Amino acid sequence: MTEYELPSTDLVTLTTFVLSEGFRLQERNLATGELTLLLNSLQTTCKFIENMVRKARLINLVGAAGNQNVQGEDQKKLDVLSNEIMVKSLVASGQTAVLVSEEDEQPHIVAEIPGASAGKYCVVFDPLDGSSNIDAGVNIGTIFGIYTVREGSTGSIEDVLRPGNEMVAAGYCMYGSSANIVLSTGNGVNGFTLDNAMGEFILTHPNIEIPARGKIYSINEGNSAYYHEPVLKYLESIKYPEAPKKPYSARYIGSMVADVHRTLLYGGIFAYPADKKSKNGKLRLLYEGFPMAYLIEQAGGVATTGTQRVLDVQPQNIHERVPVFLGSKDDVHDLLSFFK
Ligand code: AMP
Ligand code: P6P
Repeated sequence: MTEYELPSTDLVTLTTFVLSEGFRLQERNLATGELTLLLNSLQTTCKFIENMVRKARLINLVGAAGNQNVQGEDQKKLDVLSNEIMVKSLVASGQTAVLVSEEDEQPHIVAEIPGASAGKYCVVFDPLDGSSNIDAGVNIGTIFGIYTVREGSTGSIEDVLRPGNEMVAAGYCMYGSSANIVLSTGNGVNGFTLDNAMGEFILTHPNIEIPARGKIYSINEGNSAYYHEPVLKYLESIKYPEAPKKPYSARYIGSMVADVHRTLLYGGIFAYPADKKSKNGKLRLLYEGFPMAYLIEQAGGVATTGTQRVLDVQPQNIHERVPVFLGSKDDVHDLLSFFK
């Protein structure tokens, strides 16, 4: 008989994990259950997108949709579908007031949507990050961050033009060899793996803590010609270290969710710096920089723009970009020493 080792001693599903935390708080009158409903709606959305991604090639869902998004990037069919799924399900949850999507120029103000009932949460998200990899079957993912609306607000763009340090939760779902949800609600980071047969995400990575130092650096060195001096000097220090230190290994997938997930589990540093070509780098602040910085910090790591903590940046517009260096605290501190 083949041995089947349970993934964890107590076989906790994401649904149970979120419900029990919510129940614990509700018992103490510290919660109403609204965030629990929102998180479970997000979970269902990720399962739906995972199902689409898994069979995209088989149902001709890959390839260009024939139009461009607000970023001026060619939208893939899966981008469009994932965005529609996400917006519809978050509105239907009845728990959201404002939605910001990488794919939509304007925020969705739920109170202005006919027939929709608004809630108290604002969700900023990239429905399918890494879309340039979709056609090659490489890992892609959904990234989200959650704010509570400001006191007395029924939902406006001002509710999402706030630093990431005001978020109450953040997470991502990576669609790869397995589907993994990594989530934090402000008390550490937990990872869940989808058991397709059960249709449940199972707790497989409780209390993720990023190693203090890693051996991997993750950056698109094709942009080296444009890098500023501090970045070039840092890269030189880890590629040609003084003996007895060993050079770091390079790993770059070009899909933020996959590169950050590996950095979170193995340690090291991921970077998309500002350079002479792009003064704020490429990654978007609200729905890439903030959620990933939130998770990395909650796991004991560091996330900086090179001059300030990513989570402290005050957004000026919902699609602005931000330079990102994130990962193991010792590695990011080494990098920062070249910025001084
Ligand atoms: P609620 O009134 O249910 O929207 O929750 C109020 C606050 O309690 C949320 O903004 C969270 O900070 C926390 N909270 C509520 N439910 C949960 C949960 N299931 N897991 C973690 N934190 C929660
Ligand atoms: P480059 C994907 O398009 C993305 O937004 C992130 O997922 C990824 O980290 C980055 O762009 C890759 O950009 O310029 O290295 O291809």
